[in-house]
Amino acid sequence: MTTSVPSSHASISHADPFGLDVLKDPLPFQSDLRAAGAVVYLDRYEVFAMGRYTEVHAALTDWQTFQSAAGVGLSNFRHETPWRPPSLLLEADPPHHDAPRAVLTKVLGPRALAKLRTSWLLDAEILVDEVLASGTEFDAVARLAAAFPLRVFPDAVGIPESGRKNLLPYGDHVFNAFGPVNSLVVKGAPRVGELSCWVNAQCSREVLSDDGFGAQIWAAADRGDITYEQAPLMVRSLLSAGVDTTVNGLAAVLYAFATHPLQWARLHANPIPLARTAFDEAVRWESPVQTFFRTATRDIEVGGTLIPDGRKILLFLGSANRDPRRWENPDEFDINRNPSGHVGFGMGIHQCVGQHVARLESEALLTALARRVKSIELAGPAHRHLNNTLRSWEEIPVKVHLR
Ligand code: OVV
Repeated sequence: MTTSVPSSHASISHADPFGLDVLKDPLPFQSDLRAAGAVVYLDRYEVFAMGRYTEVHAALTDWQTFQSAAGVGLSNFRHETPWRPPSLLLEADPPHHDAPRAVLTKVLGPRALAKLRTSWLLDAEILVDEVLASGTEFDAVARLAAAFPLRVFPDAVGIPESGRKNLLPYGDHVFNAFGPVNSLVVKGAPRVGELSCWVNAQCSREVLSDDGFGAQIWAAADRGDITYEQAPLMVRSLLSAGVDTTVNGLAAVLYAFATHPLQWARLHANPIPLARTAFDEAVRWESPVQTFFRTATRDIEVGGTLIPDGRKILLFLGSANRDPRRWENPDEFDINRNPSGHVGFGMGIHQCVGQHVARLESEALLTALARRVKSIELAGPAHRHLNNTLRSWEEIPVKVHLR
């Protein structure tokens, strides 16, 4: 797979991490990547890549050297116009990043979520009741992993009912667009205008309810914590990053349990506190967000390889989360391990600001399921949905046995 570049001492890989075959099963590629070195040059895209935990973690933490402001996708905002106005959070660095980040940290923080907790636990019970009342064989993606976030999150943001079916396709495109313009991006392109138009319309103050996350973002503008120009773009961040991620995080944990009966037995016996660890272990194991790019702000040497100023670096969160240098039996889904330190939510100043929302959704759904379901197994082959950034599912047929 690799040869060496004498000038920068980087191994070269001709592989395509965004090829459909690799996206379908990225583990062999990631294992080759880690074996090839701390830093590997992907000549097909003329970018550097890191797949080992230590270096991925270090790069995520060093935002001064590995900037986000030039874009966290393959496209470099210094040379190419982004497909939409950049995110004020994801695609910004300090000092610009600070105020939007502080506002969302508060809006999505543990205190704010404590207010939603009771109703989300109840919503999960109701959803699980509905699903189980209709039978014990069903698609865990459509009926649970997608249904639950779509039931609670748009209401929490405060957007109207109409058009919510646009949320998943919009997010699918956002996450495809971090990669190269391959067949996945081309397939999504015809709807981008229409979907963006709908999403942007949901960000204005007039359409948002007066008590949701969206309203709280606008209230932060009233206080002068952010500007009125920033508010709608921050609502857009919630709608971009808050749906497909949690849907695939929940799909990941449901697939993990459907294929690991002993782990479900443990959860079933002890849902609190295991439901919360189980979700983080699933985020480590599956890494719903597989990759993000950074851009070098100076010449930097990593593991004997020179990364020149201005070059893109592809960080493999999913590979770092399966690095045997960091994790014992990394390919095992084990809810008794301590998954903390995983980089599935990123690390450092850009670490997922919505992670408490994701964890609460998962805790609600898993505890509701664990209360009624004694065992869960696959009822047929599960099918992936391919995305340039997300490790995603199309369908996970399951059969459950009630207690
Ligand atoms: C983490 C993330 C993913 C996608 C979009 C955004 C953030 C955003 O801020 O728009």
